Amino acid sequence: MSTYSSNAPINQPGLHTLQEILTQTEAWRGALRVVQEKQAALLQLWREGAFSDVLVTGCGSTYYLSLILAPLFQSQLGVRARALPASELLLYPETLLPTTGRTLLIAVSRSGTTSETIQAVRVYRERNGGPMLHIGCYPEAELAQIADLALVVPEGREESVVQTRSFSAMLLAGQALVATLQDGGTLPATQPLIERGEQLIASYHELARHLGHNPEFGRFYFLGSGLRYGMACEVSLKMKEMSLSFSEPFHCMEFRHGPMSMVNEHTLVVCLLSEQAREYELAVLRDLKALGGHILVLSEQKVNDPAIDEQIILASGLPESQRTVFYLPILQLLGYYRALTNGQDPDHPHNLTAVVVL
Ligand code: F1P
Repeated sequence: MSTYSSNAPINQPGLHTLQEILTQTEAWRGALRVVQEKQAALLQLWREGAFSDVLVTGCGSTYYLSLILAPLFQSQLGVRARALPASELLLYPETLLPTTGRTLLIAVSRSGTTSETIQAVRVYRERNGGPMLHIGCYPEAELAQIADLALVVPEGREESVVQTRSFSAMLLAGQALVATLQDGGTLPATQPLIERGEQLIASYHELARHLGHNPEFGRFYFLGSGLRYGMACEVSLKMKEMSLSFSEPFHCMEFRHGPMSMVNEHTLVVCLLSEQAREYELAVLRDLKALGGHILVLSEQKVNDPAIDEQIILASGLPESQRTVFYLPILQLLGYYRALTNGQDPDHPHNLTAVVVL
């Protein structure tokens, strides 16, 4: 059951983007199906590769997705893993490519046609010669065609320029890939994952609309550490791309070292709270609250702390390494409603194209 009944008037701007945010759980099913179908080939590539290094690359949203996947590979599979902007791998390979060992490159791209990512793959192959695994949404695209193995999730395809449903589908495919390669790793059960996603959208859609429409907020900070830093970057990008608002991502503790000076009563601080470093992160939020910041926290369980103004409780029942997709729908909706407040059309974002072809 998609929860698309947002009662949005038919002439409301950005209906494609809204539709794709509200129906993204359907693409989650596709992502898990694709990984299940390719399990044998993935295990063969991994076992035969005996990789010492994993590089994950992309551009824009898919670079931020790489910032989530690389720490997942390292923390769950114990292999050295790094996320790289494709342009850096293309232009400065000598500063990034491992000089010893065996490397696997994961090239993430919604379109599969972004020039920087295609050219970075070419440089990697010329200089390193290792295999390339592609995660994307278009089977006919160049990256899918030149990949040694491709995880393509057609259900992630979307009309809107900004990545919403495609991002969460590709992220889930990447997470499921890591779970597949883990000894005894199990994929999250599809139906409970989708049901929880739909419940979260139904429960917090109104909160996203309320905060998105609040004219008091003039700047947005998204705080996330560990696996959540890449996610903080992505949801901050959504706020920028859709609403043209002042928005920045930071590691939680890093925010104190200077950027905190920007916080005032017109600031919405969104924190992706961890279990591992909770007390440190809450201490940061108390400092920001004291400066007048409005604090929204996303956490697995309810947290009672005077610094918190609003809370989104994920209650996923999943380990931290498998619950990252749940951060996306409501924070994408926050960017969507902020765009409407700023008179922007999320379906036709300012100065942005769906693919950068050089
Ligand atoms: C990457 C990307 C998007 C960005 C914009 C331009 O595309 O940078 O992240 O939002 O749409 O393209 P892709 O390589 O993932 O298709």
